[in-house]
Amino acid sequence: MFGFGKKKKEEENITSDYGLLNNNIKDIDDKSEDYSQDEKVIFNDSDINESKNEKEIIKENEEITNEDTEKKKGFFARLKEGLTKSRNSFAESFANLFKANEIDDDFYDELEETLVMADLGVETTEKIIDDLKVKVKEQKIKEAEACKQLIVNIIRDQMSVDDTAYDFEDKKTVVLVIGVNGVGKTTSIGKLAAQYKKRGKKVLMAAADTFRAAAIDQLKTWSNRAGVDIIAQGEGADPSAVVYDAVSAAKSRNTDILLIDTAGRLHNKKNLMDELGKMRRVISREYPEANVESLIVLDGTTGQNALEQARQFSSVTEINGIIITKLDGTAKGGIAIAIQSELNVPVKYIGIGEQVDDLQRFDPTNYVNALFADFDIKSDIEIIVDSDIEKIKNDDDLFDV
Ligand SMILES: Nc1nc2c(ncn2[C@@H]2O[C@H](COP(=O)(O)OP(=O)(O)OP(=O)(O)O)[C@@H](O)[C@H]2O)c(=O)[nH]1
Ligand SMILES: [Mg+2]
Repeated sequence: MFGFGKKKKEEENITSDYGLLNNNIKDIDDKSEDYSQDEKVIFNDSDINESKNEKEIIKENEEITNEDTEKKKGFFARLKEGLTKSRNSFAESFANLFKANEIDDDFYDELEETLVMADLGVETTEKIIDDLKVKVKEQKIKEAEACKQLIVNIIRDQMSVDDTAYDFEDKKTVVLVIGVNGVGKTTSIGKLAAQYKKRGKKVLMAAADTFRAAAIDQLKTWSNRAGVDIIAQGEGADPSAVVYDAVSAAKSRNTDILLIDTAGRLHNKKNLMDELGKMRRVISREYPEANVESLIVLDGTTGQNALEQARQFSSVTEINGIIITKLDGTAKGGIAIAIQSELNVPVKYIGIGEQVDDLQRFDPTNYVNALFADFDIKSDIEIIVDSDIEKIKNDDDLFDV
């Protein structure tokens, strides 16, 4: 059996010895086939909220909300800055498109080239152009200039995120974070854990990437930074056994969100996929009442490769959402549009750096604004929703007005 009560006692003792912010490690080396015998549990201070009264938590959450509003502005400006790296050429080609007066085959060819170059991919580009052609015909548009607005709107519509996309954050959820190596899985888990915890959620991490000891250590570092507990075993342990332990702990502790880090080795695709399947089976067998949210992390700088990775993973496992990282790098930005359009899976978070706050929910309107901000189309662009106007007005960095 899991023996949680006993461990909780041990945890309390260790906690009092080393202080709340230390990771407290308890190893049990029995590695039998029965996962329930196979534990290594690391406790942290995620229960800190339990000692606070409700008023304190509400006040703290209000402060966090204010802080988040401040950060959002910063995030938006930084997203724009990140996309600028790729936007120079995209901006130039996009602006040049409208120098043509007429909408003819050359115009459509150039538009196609511009969008493909911005990482939208052939399929999405074709969809956008087909859509544009229909609208041009319907609205009897003759001049290229009048297409700007239509193109921006079509692109934004490709990225719409369903209202229910983030419902999982308020349910008992196991978040399975998948993706090839180096894309930012562990880092994104760290950032999400910190943010969920700030919002008063009880969060737990599981180090199911047991391929390298360094991967476990990296997640431990993030667990310390985020102030949440982590369940781990040693290097080479069966990832499903780690998941079993983590699920048991999540149930016993009434955890809201359990974040599972997984390995991302490409050279071992079949094993990797089998491993994922096994982890999912353990979760559904041991924790049927939990919602499972499977998020794939993609490196935005890898362009069409990222799309291919998402395709491959989605062919073997269900994917509920996408995290695109490294949009502060050389990413061209179009990949966020292509992925949603081609796979019909929403981008839920985007990452623009290595700090805790550098990961946020994906907002299509903000994204399109960031991508197109310097295109001098603000006079005819009608895509800013009312609630965003104040926020955007205050962000000097957004439009040069
Ligand atoms: N600039 C930037 N770097 C990022 C971002 N997200 C992650 N990184 C960096 O990318 C590198 C890889 O991130 P990890 O989180 O270790 O990636 P992983 O997918 O867990 O990698 P494996 O465990 O090897 O499969 C680290 O140096 C991160 O700091 C981002 O949004 N922007
Ligand atoms: Mg990792």
